[in-house]
Amino acid sequence: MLVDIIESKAFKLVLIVFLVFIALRYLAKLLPNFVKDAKTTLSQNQAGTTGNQVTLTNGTGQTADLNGLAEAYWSAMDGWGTDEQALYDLADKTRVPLFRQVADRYKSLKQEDLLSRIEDELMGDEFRTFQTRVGLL
Ligand SMILES: [Ca+2]
Repeated sequence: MLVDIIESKAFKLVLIVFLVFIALRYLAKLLPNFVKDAKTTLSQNQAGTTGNQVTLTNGTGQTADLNGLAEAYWSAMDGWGTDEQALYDLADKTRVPLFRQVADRYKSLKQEDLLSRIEDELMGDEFRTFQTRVGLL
């Protein structure tokens, strides 16, 4: 009886439809990140470099490498997944107001908003931790 049901065409059809449905749901979750990563890879090749070194406003006379920091943010988020620890380390290195300059440079290099991208890449708690460490909260 059970064997008859399992071997029936209708059952196999339902099973296939179910598996296709699961596969499509999985793909739909992955697709936005994949498209975004492809877009940033493309825009990286069009990047220009001007006025790279900026002097920090903390009175120490130290300089920061805006392109290097923007690229470091990009590397921490590029491709599958996210390097959360790298983002936290960068937050400590690029506290406001430097973060705003890095975000401006990131936008001109990658044609996307840095903070929005970070928000997309991190979970809610992680994003709040990032914002706190960078000095936005
Ligand atoms: Ca990613």
